Amino acid sequence: MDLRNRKNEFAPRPDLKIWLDGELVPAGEAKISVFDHGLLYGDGVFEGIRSYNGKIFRCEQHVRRLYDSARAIRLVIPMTPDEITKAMYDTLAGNGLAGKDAYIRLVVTRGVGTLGLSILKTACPSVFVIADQIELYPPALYETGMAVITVPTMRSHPAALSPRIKSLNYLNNILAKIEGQDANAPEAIMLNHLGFVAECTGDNIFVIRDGKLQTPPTSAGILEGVTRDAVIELARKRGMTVEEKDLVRHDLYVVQECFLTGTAAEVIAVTSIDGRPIGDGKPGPITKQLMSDFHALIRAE
Ligand code: PXG
Repeated sequence: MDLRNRKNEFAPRPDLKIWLDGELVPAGEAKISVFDHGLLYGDGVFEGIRSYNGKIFRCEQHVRRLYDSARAIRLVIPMTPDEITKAMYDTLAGNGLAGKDAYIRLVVTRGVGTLGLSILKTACPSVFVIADQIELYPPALYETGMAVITVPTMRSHPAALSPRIKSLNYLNNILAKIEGQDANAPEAIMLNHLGFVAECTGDNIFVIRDGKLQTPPTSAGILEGVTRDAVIELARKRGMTVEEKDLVRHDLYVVQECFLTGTAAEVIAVTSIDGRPIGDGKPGPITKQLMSDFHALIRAE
């Protein structure tokens, strides 16, 4: 097989400009070395961010989480938070996305090093920014809600690789995603090592029981989602009670409503879990209210 000349329908648009270590380069020229530890070991950190009307949503929170993730893995980002922010806006502008809605992938890799794990044998972390469109779930799913399942792959143990670190090593989530997709579920719920609900592969989870919002706490081993935070604020503004509490699978099965939050998904209703309908099997009123509040928020901020 001619490996070098295969057609890849998922290849990036050649006119896309990537911000790579200080300059905007065409996608075809935006290359990272095969010696980069980000590739060799998943050694690096990233953020998935949205811009609405050209403004980066909760920019400071995303940049802060990036630096926190980097600090946790002893990666020194060779830029200031302001420089990172400017690089993201420059990438939007360079791709004709100023003033528009877009999706930003911000990545810091450990950089080129020797063929060993040691971070002492790497010297130059690389930073790149991709700005493009991202697919939400199909629009119909936002009307009907979606069916999700819990999967056997458990969320990584916080003492092994903390889910609070948004690292380039996403295999834990990818394995769970495969299990979901094999069962025709677009998203999968992962439990932690204690059997408590943690989060989905790329989304946080909320349930509504007796009018109260419940969501797993940080201690359950989750990524502290920026969208999760925004939704908690919106709910409290409406006077709702939000409890961060450990939940088991049974708790999920008996709730009136359930929804997921994430940068890619925004807010989306879940209408069945492991084949059990949630509430009456349609997106619930509180979920719909929070979806609408979230849409208002992203246009207002
Ligand atoms: N949990 C995990 C494990 C995530 O990866 C979230 C929760 C939600 O966090 P935010 O801050 O986005 O509200 C994430 C975020 C994708 C994709 O393509 C996934 C994320 C981000 C960007 C894209 O599925 N995950």
